[in-house]
Amino acid sequence: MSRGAFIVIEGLDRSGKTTQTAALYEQLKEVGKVAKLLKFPDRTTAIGKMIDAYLRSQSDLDDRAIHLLFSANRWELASEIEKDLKEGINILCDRYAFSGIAFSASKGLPYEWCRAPDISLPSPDLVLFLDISPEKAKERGGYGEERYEKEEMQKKVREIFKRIGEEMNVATAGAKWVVIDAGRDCEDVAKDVWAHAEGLIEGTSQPITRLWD
Ligand code: 2DT
Repeated sequence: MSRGAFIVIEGLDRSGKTTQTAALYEQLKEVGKVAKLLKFPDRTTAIGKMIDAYLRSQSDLDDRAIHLLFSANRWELASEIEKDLKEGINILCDRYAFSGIAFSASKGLPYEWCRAPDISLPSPDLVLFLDISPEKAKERGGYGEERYEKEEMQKKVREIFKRIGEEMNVATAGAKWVVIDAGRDCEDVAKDVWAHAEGLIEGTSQPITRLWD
């Protein structure tokens, strides 16, 4: 029995992550594949609303408390993700547990502590990491208004993402984490994204694994 593929797109601010996720979704639809688009944080749930208020600096929370809320926001949807995959639906997801670790660890929380609450979440089959240098990000108009959109933070986040990717590929003995140079034209980036995703969307019979189990 074939199941859907679970593809996560991670990336730095101004890397075009949301645009690329949407473009991949459209491409899947064009070739007649069923796909669902997810985005974390999902700001529509009760937990998501707390996260949204925090990101807009409308509320303050302890660093560990907000970290756990981000993780809980994923666990809220974990069984639905599994169910959809088993029904043959491909899932494209804009940010996942990797953002959780990268952003919280860059605030100074211990890396292993940050990873712990996301252990056992459904694992993506592929993570496409859209990488952009802080200089290029600046050229694209700098960062926005939200809490984490500052150059210093983004630099640290980039380093931690690098570590996560390296460890991931060692653990899975394969390129589950693919780095894509997102400092190029949108169309070139989209071509790379498609090249990596294409092989997966015919369906896979591999069982769904769990993150870091
Ligand atoms: P968007 O700009 O993509 O809406 O993200 N974040 C995200 C975390 O700190 N932890 C997480 O687990 C996730 C998923 C990254 C909003 C910000 O939230 C950060 C940027």
